[in-house]
Amino acid sequence: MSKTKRLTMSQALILYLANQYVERDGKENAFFAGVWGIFGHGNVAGVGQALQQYADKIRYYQSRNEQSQVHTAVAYAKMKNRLQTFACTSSIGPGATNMITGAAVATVNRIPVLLLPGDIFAERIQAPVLQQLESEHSQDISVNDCFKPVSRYWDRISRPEQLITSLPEAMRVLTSPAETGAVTLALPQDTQTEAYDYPIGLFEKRVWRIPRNRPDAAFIQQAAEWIRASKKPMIVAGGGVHYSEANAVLQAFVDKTGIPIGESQAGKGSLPYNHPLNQGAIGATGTEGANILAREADLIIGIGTRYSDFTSASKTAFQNPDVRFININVAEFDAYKHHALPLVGDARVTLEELSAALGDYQVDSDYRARAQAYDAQWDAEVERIYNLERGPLISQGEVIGVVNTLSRPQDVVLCAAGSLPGDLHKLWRTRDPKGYHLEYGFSTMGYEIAGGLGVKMAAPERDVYVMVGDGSYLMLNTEIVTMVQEKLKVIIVLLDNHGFASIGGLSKSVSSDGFGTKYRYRTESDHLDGDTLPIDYAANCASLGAHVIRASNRDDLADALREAQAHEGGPVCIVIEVDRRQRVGGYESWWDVAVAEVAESASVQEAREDYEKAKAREQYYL
Ligand SMILES: Cc1ncc(C[n+]2csc(CCOP(=O)(O)OP(=O)(O)O)c2C)c(N)n1
Ligand SMILES: [Mg+2]
Repeated sequence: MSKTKRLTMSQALILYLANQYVERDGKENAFFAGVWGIFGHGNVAGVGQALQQYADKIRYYQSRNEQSQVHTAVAYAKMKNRLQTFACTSSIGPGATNMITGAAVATVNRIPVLLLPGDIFAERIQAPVLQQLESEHSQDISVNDCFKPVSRYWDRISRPEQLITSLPEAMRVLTSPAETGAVTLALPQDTQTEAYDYPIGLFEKRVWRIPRNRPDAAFIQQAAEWIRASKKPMIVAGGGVHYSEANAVLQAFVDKTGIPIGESQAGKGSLPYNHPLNQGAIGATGTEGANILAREADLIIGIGTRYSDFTSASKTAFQNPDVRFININVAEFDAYKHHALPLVGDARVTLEELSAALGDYQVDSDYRARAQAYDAQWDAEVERIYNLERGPLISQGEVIGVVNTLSRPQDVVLCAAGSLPGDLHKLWRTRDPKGYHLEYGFSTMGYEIAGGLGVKMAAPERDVYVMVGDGSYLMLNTEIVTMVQEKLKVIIVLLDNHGFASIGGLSKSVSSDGFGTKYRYRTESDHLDGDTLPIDYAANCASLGAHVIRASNRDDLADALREAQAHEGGPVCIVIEVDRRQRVGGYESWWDVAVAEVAESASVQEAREDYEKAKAREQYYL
């Protein structure tokens, strides 16, 4: 008989998590930086007791909202290139379902996070317990089943010994570059407290080695042939470049070959913004140069990209009739997209092998020069928008410019939803690979402040600038309290434009005149078109414990940022009203948003005609 240790299921779980490590390139670290949690009857006596017992082994963090604790964990893991994350515990019912949005963020963005929602009793005599969803066709259903489609691994631990086989699977998925995302272990409250004689081997230190897998050698040779045969190749860099830490190898590859690159939201910062071949943003929110080059390219080399509709401009970005794709991706699923030649492997080692196979291939000098000219033109366009100064209110582009200019290269800008992501994608001058943090896989309003907390925890030596719209701020802002509690400085720049500039603009573009997108009183006409709602964001932030600065113009904003930089030990919130009408336009791009096929309004009918014309450019890549 091997040795055993008698523990509750929760104690065994927490002890196991404290002993999991990862290693890549010879660097080793604990995989879990801690456990976030909000307690209720579904986890207080089980997981809560275990966290107290093992407080010296793994740190507990208190959040304000179960959704935001998952955002914090995801942002942390993204900043750590997926090599470290948190576990998140909740009670049953609403505490659990609050984490579902967070689970989707993790899974859509391919970021590891371990979710531990409490679950209804496994025993059942107590049913229906407070917050239980009853089902007339099964007793084996709870709200935690809702995690299934948004988890890469899902299990319910109904007997304590099930942990022994489930935990290694959970870790395999969390640490798998190709499969990672949310992992959910639903924990019935009674099982959490049940004791079992666990084999002590379960609690030994375990190091999960993160592989750098290499593609099929013959595929590499073929890819090299395709590149040599191409006249206008282009690279689309995605988040995989960062997660693989392939930035330096990519830069060497681009310098050597002269192939220009465009960056997706997740891939921005793959190369410094001022690299002459880096066209910056590509796709629906792309730069002029990136989108013109993409349109003409006869070969697209996708590196670590999922080709979301924003990246592919809803499949209108690549118009060369002969265009073909080579996709470098750890996930077979992404590598095969667009009927590509799939190089299933880690970005860094695959690029090294491809570079060796290519020999001294270079694009012709005219093509390289053209790309460099676009790059210089774009820089001038950014400069123009940074200094628009139309007044009386400052524009969003200017705010981005002031924050960019006054932040240090290693600092991080963070955002997720609204009109800011598109503007940041185009305008932010990224100088450090981890300097740009956009959650644009799920584009979740409410990620911003919780995410900023996660990034700050992952990189305390950097300043973190959370740029957040008023709508997203109102959606979820309470992790400001956690920043106060943990004495962490995050600089929140809140751009108040009285509602949804993004969706308002979208609504106008489909001829619906911004219906339902402004923060205004209801009037006698029964529309929300009265006076602007009197929301005092500064007072709101201050009430949560943040240091607050009100700004109303460029000079104020610059002073406020300097004050924030000098501030220590807690969050700073700068509130500034911006001009909703001074928008940054699109550049050679399009995004498919379906327009009503029949409508009473003539302008909607016209919008539909335009839509159908634009839609005709959408391509299948076969
Ligand atoms: C949770 C969530 N609900 C709805 C949306 C759809 N949506 C995208 S942007 C947006 C408005 C954002 O408003 P704000 O943060 O003020 O930014 P602005 O559009 O004014 O730049 C909405 C409702 C979303 N992305 N996330
Ligand atoms: Mg707004």
